[in-house]
Amino acid sequence: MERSCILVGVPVQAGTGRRGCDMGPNAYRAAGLAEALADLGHGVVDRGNLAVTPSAVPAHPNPAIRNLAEVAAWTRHLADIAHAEAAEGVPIFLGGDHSLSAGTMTGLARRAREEGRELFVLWLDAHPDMHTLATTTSGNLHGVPMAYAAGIADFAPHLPAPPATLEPENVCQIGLRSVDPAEREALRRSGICVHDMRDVDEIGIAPLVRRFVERVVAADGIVHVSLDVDFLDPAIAPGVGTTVPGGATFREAHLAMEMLHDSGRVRSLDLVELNPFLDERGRTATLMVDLAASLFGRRVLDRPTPSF
Ligand code: 5AB
Ligand code: MN
Ligand code: MN
Ligand code: MN
Repeated sequence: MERSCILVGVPVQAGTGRRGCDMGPNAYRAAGLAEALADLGHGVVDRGNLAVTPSAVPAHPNPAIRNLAEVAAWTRHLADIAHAEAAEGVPIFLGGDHSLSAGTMTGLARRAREEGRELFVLWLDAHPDMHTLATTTSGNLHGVPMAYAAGIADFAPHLPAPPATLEPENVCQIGLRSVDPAEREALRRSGICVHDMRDVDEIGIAPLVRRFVERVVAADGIVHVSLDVDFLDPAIAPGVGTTVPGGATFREAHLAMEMLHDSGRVRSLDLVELNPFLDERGRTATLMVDLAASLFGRRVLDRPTPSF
């Protein structure tokens, strides 16, 4: 039997400098995410919204860092939740800011390792989120989850030790167009596969996604997709705190989702950084729901895509 989609609301906004991301999970519900997935024939379970109670963590010498205790609590809790839900179905984490992916990706990595599967991550974002606690200058911890999950730097004892980390070679980032100097250096050393918007312009999104899927298939791996709203061009997705011009178009984003669906390898999804307070009449929430629908099988014609 096919696995059900499990909606997990993660109303965290401690990782950003702006308020409003905590309304994200309910905006996805209002935009009809559960109904869209059910219409495609999937079972859907909604676990409601999670909550955490932060406890004190050792202070970090970087004075810019904000809300460390709260992000630490979310990271610990989400690693457990992601690990558990990945055994039950296809978890879809409704953010909330991108700091949540520190928890989800490390919990999913632990589950995959226990099942003897290789976990791949497709990271769709304007930013690599490769800061460490030492290098972040904004202090906003939605800028660190990839470094944390890839085991790039030692975040303990300030953030919990990751239960498992990703293989950097199994991570592919697409859509980059805002990379801080320290992140550029960290990316270069990491071995993570990175594609900036120039690659999307020059090569096209289809060959980039195809090459990623080929690597997954060659390793008989499974895929986690982490979709940051700011991957999309702000003209079509204004409901986010960190808009960067020159993002993915409506069709580029849908095509990536459609190709990922056809791979049959996607096992989990983060929908992050939606800020309904900044949205225009729900259009960004609706677009994100439509992209999730493409990822889970919505197509224009009822036939397999022909190959040429
Ligand atoms: B997002 C920036 N690199 O560290 C920083 O939206 C932006 O989850 C981080 O990708 C953006 O504050 C984090 C300038
Ligand atoms: Mn991000
Ligand atoms: Mn981003
Ligand atoms: Mn953002």
